[in-house]
Amino acid sequence: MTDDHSTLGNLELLPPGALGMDADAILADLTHYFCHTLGRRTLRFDAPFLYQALALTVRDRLMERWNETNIALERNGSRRAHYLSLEYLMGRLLRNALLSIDIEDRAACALERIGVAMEEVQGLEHDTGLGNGGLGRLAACFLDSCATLALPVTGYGIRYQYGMFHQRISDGYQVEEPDPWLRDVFPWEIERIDLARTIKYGGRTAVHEERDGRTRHEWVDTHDVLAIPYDVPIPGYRNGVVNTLRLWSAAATDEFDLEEFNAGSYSEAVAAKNEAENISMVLYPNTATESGHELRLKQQYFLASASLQDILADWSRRRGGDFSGFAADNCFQLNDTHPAIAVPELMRLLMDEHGLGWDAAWAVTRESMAYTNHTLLPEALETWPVAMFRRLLPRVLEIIFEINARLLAEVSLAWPGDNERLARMSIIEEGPEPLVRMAYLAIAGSFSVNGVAELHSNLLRHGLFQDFAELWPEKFNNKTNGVTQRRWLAACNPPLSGLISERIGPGWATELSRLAELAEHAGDASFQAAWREARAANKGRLAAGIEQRAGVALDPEMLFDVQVKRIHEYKRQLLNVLHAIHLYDQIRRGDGEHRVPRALIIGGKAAPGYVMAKNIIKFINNVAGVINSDPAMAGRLQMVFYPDYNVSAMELICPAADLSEQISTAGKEASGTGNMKFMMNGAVTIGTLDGANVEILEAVGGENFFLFGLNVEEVEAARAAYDPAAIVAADADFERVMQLLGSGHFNRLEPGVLDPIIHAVLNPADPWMTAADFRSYIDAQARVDEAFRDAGRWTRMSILNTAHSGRFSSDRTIEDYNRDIWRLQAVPLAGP
Ligand code: 26V
Repeated sequence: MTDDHSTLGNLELLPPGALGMDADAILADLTHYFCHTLGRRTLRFDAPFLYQALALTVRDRLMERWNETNIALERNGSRRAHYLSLEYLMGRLLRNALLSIDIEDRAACALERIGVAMEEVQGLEHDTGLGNGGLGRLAACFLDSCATLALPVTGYGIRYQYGMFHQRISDGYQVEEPDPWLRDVFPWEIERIDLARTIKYGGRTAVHEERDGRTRHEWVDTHDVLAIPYDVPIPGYRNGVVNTLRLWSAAATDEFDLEEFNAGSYSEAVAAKNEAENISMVLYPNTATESGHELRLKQQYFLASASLQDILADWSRRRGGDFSGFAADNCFQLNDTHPAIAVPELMRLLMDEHGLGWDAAWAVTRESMAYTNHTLLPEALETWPVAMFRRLLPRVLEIIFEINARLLAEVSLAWPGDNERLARMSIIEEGPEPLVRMAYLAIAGSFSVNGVAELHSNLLRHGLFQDFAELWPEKFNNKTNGVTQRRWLAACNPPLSGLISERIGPGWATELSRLAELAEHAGDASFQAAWREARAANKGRLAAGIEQRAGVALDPEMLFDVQVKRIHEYKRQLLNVLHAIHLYDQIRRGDGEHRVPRALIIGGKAAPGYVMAKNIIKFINNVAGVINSDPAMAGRLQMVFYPDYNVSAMELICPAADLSEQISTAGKEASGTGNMKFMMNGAVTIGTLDGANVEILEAVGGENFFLFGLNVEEVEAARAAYDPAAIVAADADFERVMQLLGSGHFNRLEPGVLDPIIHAVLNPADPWMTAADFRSYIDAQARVDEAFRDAGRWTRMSILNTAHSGRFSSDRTIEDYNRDIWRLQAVPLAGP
């Protein structure tokens, strides 16, 4: 045996293809795991363990390919990319794995022999919810695309003990419950204790003069924490590739401190262990109220330091101590500023641990780091108190100061005497409590800075990061988001994907632009009928799911009008509810004969500390309650709040939506990705000119998209003289809506609970300008009705939306990243 981590020396231990892929072999392994590993005997009582047994059976089959991939990487993969992200919203993994290695039918057959349905077993898996929303799900889609494109990309993240909270609705209010997802065993991960790293916190810095005259910085008296990696396989689609998602878990460096234990302080010894483990205990929700927490900064450093140490150690093992070629062979993609502390940490490791000088280390850093921005909201831009940094990461702070000094020198050179600009661009924001601006740190330390949709990237260049774009125009670029069609069409929508493949073949699963071939069938009556039938099946399935979860029986014949996403004021769920009240009012007054019957579905979680978002959930539930219990609404209008919205919920929801609500205030939604999932599945969008909506509209054409609202420039121009009360007064429909609201119609026994909502709509300083878009939105919704009433016209629109969604595959996005930023060679394998 060699001490080398590669599998090369042990190749013969795991010959590829050792495990059978037929139903017999699968059943044999399944029963082995069920009985011998999990210790179960009867299906009647132990059915939940079938999921685990099948997962282990499938994991074994991935393992062979995982080894093959790693061997191929050792042999020919030179340049690699490392995706650093605090969030990965993976959802369920079993089905994705089965489809990737193409054994779903045979596994189903194996289960059938013991009288169990595949769907039932798949239903036993809980979502892996290590993320908040779009940013985390994007990371998961990217991993899928990287593996499918055979690109050598590793994901690095944190193995939180508690992921995204579960949402329960009680009296219309959100109640948060913990997500102890590791409790029922996560069968996909492999612990790699052999690759554990030590992470330093606290202590102080010391400077030594070396014999050669160079100064050497040391970081001493630290409190150390162990980072233990757990690897999760990321299978490519039917290409034999299995990439890696490496998640770090925190542990005490010593199980417990023997000295303290002997001195009788058992509880203190255990407390130290708990404090270490706290670092990876829980995923932070993204709200302003949660920012500035010391533990969050510890998490960020934990991920950055562990991942960089891992990558540098692997480099040293393969290449020795020469880092001159490192940047040519390695690229780090920073998923927002959350892992941006990797910039000074890479500097620290290269200088303090590997002996490089500043210039050499800076060249390596600046040529290997790339930063993606995911939000323009100023309150979402991360800053950390300098004082906290000094206490927690003193050596890292020294390096940040030095990076800043050199940045400011460069700025002075470019704009001599422009002190305002210096203050604007400084990584340190001066004030009573000086702050580290993480976005500026990321920009200074990266060779690439990208936004996630054309509009968003332009707003970065000409707004938020304008000074930096003037200094380094070559760094700034756009990478429009995408989603993986394997999960978001093939897996989640069997009726429609079957129909599509029947018509144009199955190639779209790896080449989404092929969907364009559907366009020529958009007017074909028999294809339209089949399209409607597939979508009707999905709507029936969703209606059943909603009845089970929320107790509301939706009529699948109705127009399914859907808005699911995190609850945020800028996403304007409020506007949606104002429209619901308008419809309700119209129908009540007997003026709704011309309206198409609608079922409004809204879902999403509010960050636990975001009071207004929680008010909005209460508002939605109250309005839904009144609508659903009014006999006059029967057959005309229904409304439901979908509880505990997550990845699996979206898999059920997006194939069944007729109308996709993408109604954020223009300039606020960086991209959106739900908009792409809906479009791919044949929903038509009602939306503003925001984020990727702009590109969706461009792809599908104005006649297949319901556009409304102010654009970015108009929003900014309207702000100064914004007078919502006057807008309401000038619009009879809006007035009636506000009157109903003000009369307490939706909060009969709960006086005052909707006051914050009313104030928000009528607030002249409302940053989201909800009232400004009311009329335009209501009118666009009327156009939706008109189009939906003509089934032929609507089906054509639906088909064309799917047909033109090719650009929104994450395969295209990853090809863009690879062409412009990563520049990796694919490492193809033989395939299945
Ligand atoms: C938003 C907010 C808003 C309130 C204050 C605190 C806070 C903190 C963080 C965030 C958003 C974090 C970044 C994020 O998740 N961005 C989302 O990234 C998606 C993938 O690029 C993109 O599609 C969404 O438009 C964008 O919101």
